Order: sequence, then structure tokens, then C-alpha cells
Amino acid sequence: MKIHRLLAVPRALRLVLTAPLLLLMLLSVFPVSASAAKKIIFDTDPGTDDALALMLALNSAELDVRAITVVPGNVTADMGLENALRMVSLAKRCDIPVAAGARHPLFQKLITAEFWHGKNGLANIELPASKCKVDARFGPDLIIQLVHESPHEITLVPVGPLTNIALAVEKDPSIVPLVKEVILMGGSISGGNVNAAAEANIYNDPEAAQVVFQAGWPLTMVGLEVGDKALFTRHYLDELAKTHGPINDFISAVLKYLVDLSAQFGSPGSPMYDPSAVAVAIDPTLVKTQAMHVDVETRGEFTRGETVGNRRGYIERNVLHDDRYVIEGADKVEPNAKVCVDVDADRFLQLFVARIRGK
Ligand SMILES: [Ca+2]
Repeated sequence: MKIHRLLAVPRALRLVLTAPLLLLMLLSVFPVSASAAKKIIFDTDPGTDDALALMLALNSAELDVRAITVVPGNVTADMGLENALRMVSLAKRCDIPVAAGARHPLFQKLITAEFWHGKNGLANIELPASKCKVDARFGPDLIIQLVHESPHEITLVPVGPLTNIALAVEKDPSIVPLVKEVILMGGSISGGNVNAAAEANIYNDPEAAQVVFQAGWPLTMVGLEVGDKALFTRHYLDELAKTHGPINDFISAVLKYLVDLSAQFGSPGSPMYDPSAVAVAIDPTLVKTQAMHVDVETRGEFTRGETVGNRRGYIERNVLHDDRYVIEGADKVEPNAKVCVDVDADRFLQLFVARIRGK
């Protein structure tokens, strides 16, 4: 339609005709619209590094946090729920459902980590009482419901023990092919952080972790190989402290606590465990991955909770001949996970600081 013809039509109609054009122009200026953002469910045991991860997610336009489900781990289920509610309230995001989940791991007693996270799980920082209300649904049920409502669109980002995710899969296995992907913080293929073998999230519920790793969905394991390399040092703390705001100040205080704690153990910085999974959800190019088959050890004398990654991609085939086995070949094993084996640590930390500062 030529311009002079357009001008000839009534003003109201002109608006109707030009509105879609304006919308297109706006979309080209702001390419990450809410509808294009990656829908995630954040499963968490908050927890200091959970706080970092949650605020990174809430401050990143690439992600659309559809729900927060709470799992016991770093702190009890009740304390974790309270912490999650206070944090979404601080972020003025009462629109996001926050649901309680499991009360304890599947087959063992809970191990809480106030030693590392402070008495209240949030570096002993007292956030104001929450203005947000808990969602009445059970966390695993909420996961099931949201996955069915948005088939092939939901990315699960668990950053605690995998109890809730395992319960969801056990209750409704039909969600597995409907989940877009799972990007979890947990595991290690190079030794543990709770003992020689196991990483804390996996150690806190190995059976649940094995369910999640064997479920058959696209899964990325963001483990200690990433977090231990991405140390949040005083340099980044100084950058973060240059700006202020409720989230900025809270995260600065949490990280000051963590950096001081790390210094007591001789480390120049605090490993960025939970935020690493969120960062990978935002920008997968931050990490290098290797496809491999991962099993979770549930019985080992020294290795319960270890993520055992098959780096070579095969297992020997042993066949019984009389009183001995004979290796008759090597059978390929199918990968079930993309394991993050390296990270561009500075780019990740810069991204984190920028997002928390609201940039
Ligand atoms: Ca956590």
C-alpha cells in the first residue's frame, strides 16, 4: 500500500495497519523476547551458590524461569523453601511459583551443609520476610504439569540433589521425551569435593542421580570440572561492589562471605558451582563438552555418589571359557550425557558480574 493511500484511511485504521510493523521493528531491536527465552524450571536447595545461580537466572533475558522447586540438600526442606521465597520476593518476582518438594533423599539420611553455607544457608544474611506465597503444588507434580503444558520447551536446571527430578520421572516417565533438556550442576570425573570420589549434589542422593542420568533425555553435566576452574576472586568482588541495588548488594554480601571462607582454606576464590549450570543454559559456548556414558556409583566402599564417566566409549566383552573369561572384543557404549570438561572461566565470571549488576 502506498503511503498517500495509507494517509487517506481513517486514523484508527492507520493504527491497526501500522501496529504490526511497529511490533516487528521492536522485536528486531529486542531480539530476546519473553516468548523466545528458554523456559526453565530451577530445582534448588538454597544455599549460597544457589542464591548466585537464581539471581543470575532471574537477571538474564535468555531465560524464562517458569517455576522454582525446592529440594533438601544444603539445608533442610523447610529452610530451603523459606530462603527461596525470600529471594524471589527480593527480586520482586512473586509471579514465579515456588513449590516445596521432597522432604529427604530417596534412600538415605539428609546431610546438611551449614558448615559451608552459614547457619541460615544464605551466608547468615537476613533477607526481609517474603511477600511471596508458597505454591500449594508438590514440586515433582509441578514439574510434571509444566512439562506437559509446554512439551519440548522446558529445560530442567537442577542445582541440588536430584531427588525431585527423580520423583517426577518415577511418577510420570512420559515427561522424559517431552523435556527439552536437563542441565544439572553436579558430579565430577576427576575426584570429589565431599570426599575423594563424590561431588556434594550427587552424594546427597546417589539413587536419584542414577535415575536422572539413565532416564534417556538430553543431559548436560556441569560438574566440578567447571566450578572449580571458575573461581570468584576479590577482583570480581570489587567489580560487583561498584554498583548497588537489592540484588546487587545481596549477591555482593554472599560472595564476600564465600571469598572469605575460601581464603580460610587457602583458595584465592570461591568455586562457582551452581551458577555454572545456569550460565551453560544461557550460553552453551562457555564450556567444552565431551559425550560419554555416565553411571552413578551407588554401592562402592569409597566411591558411593561418584559419577563414573566412560571416557573411551567402550567396555570390554568378557566371555566365559571353562574356568576363565576371555576378552573377545570391545563393545561401544552409547553416551547418555554431555560432560563439561572445560570452561572459559573469565568469560563466565564477567557474564555473571554484568548480569548481577543489571547489565
Ligand atoms: Ca545447590
